Amino acid sequence: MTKEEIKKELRQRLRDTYALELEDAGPVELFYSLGGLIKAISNEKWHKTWKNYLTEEQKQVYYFSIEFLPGKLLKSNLLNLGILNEVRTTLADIDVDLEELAEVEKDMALGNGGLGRLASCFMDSIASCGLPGNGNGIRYDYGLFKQQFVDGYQVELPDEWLKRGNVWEIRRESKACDVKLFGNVYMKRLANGKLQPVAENQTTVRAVPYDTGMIGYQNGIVNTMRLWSVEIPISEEAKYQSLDERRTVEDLTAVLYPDDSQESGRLVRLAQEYFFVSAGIQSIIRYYKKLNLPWHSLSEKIAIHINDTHPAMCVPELMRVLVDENGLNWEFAWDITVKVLSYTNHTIMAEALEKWPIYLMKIVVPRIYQIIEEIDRRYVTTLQGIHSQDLIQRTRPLQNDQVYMAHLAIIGSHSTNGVAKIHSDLLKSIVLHDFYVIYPERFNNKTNGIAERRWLQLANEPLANVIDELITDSWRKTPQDLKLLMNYQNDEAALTKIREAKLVKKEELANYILKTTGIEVSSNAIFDVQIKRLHAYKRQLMNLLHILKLYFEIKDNPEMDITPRVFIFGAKAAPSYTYAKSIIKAINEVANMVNTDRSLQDKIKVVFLPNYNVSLAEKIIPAADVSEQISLASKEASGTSNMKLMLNGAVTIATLDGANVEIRDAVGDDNIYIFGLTEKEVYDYYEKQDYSSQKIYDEDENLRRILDAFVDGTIPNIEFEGQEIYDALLKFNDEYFLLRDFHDYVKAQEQINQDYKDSMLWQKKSLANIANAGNFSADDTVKAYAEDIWQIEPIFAHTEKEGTTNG
Ligand code: GPV
Repeated sequence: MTKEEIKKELRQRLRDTYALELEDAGPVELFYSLGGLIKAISNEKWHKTWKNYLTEEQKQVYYFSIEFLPGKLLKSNLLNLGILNEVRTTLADIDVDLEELAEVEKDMALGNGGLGRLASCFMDSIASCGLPGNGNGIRYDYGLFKQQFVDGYQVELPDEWLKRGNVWEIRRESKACDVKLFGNVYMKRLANGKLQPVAENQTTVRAVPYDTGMIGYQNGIVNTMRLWSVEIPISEEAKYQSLDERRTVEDLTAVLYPDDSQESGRLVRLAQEYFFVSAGIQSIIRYYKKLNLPWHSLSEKIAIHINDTHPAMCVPELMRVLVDENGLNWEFAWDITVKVLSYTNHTIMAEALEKWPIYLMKIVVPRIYQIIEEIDRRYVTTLQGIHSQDLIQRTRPLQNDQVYMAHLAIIGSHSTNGVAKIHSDLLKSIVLHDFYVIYPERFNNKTNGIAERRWLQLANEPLANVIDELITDSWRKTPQDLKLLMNYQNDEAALTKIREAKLVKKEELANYILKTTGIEVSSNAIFDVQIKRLHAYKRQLMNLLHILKLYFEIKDNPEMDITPRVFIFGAKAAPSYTYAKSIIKAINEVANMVNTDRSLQDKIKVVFLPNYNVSLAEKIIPAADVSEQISLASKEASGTSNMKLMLNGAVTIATLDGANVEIRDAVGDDNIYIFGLTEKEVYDYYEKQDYSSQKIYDEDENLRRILDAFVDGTIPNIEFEGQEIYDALLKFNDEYFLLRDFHDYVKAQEQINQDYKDSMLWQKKSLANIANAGNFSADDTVKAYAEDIWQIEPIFAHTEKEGTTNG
């Protein structure tokens, strides 16, 4: 598209929708007009892509996820359509800053953290690799809460992201499905002797899909992310006499549950899970029936992926649709179901492994519960004589009056994968070992990845431009080409350019920090970043203990030789997670204490940026020097911010947990700071049960002073929170071994303090991280899923060449 064409289109749209001339339009009108233009361009490709899948009858994957976290889409869509530069310069001609327009868009925050963001990186990569794949999820009216700090406490405000409408979505009323919940189901014997389920008093709700085009990177492909929203069917309107009664139905897709790696156990959450599973499965089967193929070919045309256990009811729902609605016999339907479904596990944390009370299942999804009972019964009978009674009992879906959702997902699918090597190994050896004994061939690893388009090309243009200069722009299509940067390891000029690019982003972040918090930070300081959900196992508290250590040292010795450091945090806590909230309060109080103490001479600063989300991540990550990945070994399934930070040249300080292990392997020991217990040592402690945090406290004077600061008034205004933290670390024996790892952590931090002073040494480490980040491209991850698990192939029959490669 030429500049003139873009201008003409914008002019027309502004007139038609707002009765405005280009020159008089504000950012909001311009944003919506530009969004409309993008949609018009991509809709044509979307339609073509869809027609192509249909005529080629290509096998497609449906990625079922209760969370998607796309963030903002304006710049990403422009980049992927190959018109980012043209649009930017066209707008500049009329004195409009594209960045200002981009700020108008609300983050689409229909997820909590890593799990939802992974789903969105996958959507970008699936389209960009030309793979036929679609998302299936929930269109929450309110996304993840907005976080504010009031007196250092987290306050949660509703996220009204739909207030001004959502330009990207298309409501497809004609594709709506009915979903049935509640009521009673009994089995009726038919004349032919067969049993048939009969439902009474069910509640029927309407699932209306809103589709968003997932635009591939300059390849003409546009896939679909389908999010379902609940409505009251017109035929049922009369049943709802009051607004209150209507609201109980409308509440179904009102809010995203704000728990990260923690189950909520609420009835509405269970109904949400069934709602998007049932609507998704019904629409897939409706599509398949249009193809007029025999049922046994279903697994040749359709793959369905279960992203964590939240969509695990795919197993009984697909069985229900095949058996109850289409008359297939159980064995045949089961064979198809197992072939079609696959499952990813994202955690080993017991509290995140979903178990639903049977009584709740019976209330919310009575027929589904019956089918689960039958799955359980047949599971037990089939394994009789093959495996021990104990093993069978331990692996059943039904135990202790609960439905074990992970068991259901594993038994009802042909593939179970973890999200990093160490995590997948732990699944096999410990967490899901029983299932590994029964189904060894079902287990595999797919290390997570990230969409480098968003996390480097869009978020960090200064660095992206330097990389182009050094190695040409082939890495933009093939992230593995970043490896070519290794040729510049000893090239001072190149290293300096990369450092200067980092400085640009640090200055931008420093300005943002000043504007939003009033805290002044120097871009010459080390920017030390920990960004992720607030969780005890992620050990933000250990980071804080280190900050307190430095604080006391500088107080004792004001002339101490230390590279100035800014500790930057971004983290939301689940509203019900009081311990995590106490840690937020403590970090904020320490920040206040440190930042206002002139005697520290700006040697350390602490910044807790509120409302961490995708857009804030895009500001913080390019500016980071140090990446904190300090979870207790074995607890972080993978992590993905670790990958985004390395891609942007941050050097990692890490435990050997999750994907950190593979990052270490990729960059080598010299380019990462590894410390702390290994996963094996952690499990040894569990076995021997001989850990004593009290002992460490008693023997370490410095640590005593740090911990006492939480309860002796040193850190102000945390009477309650300080005691809670102190008790967790001492009275309750420090569940995540912070005190055990602290000493080692401090040593690694001291090494960073030393190394950073030698700027070429540091830049070399930084370079090695950028160069090897191509190993963690989500493009490769989804290709591996496509080949090993989904058995789908890329389609490029209708591709067209567009734009320039750097958009
Ligand atoms: I389970 N994860 C998450 O964000 N929410 C959840 O409910 C569950 C897992 C995360 C893991 O904690 C990360 O280690 C991982 O990188 C991410 O999922 C994506 O796999």
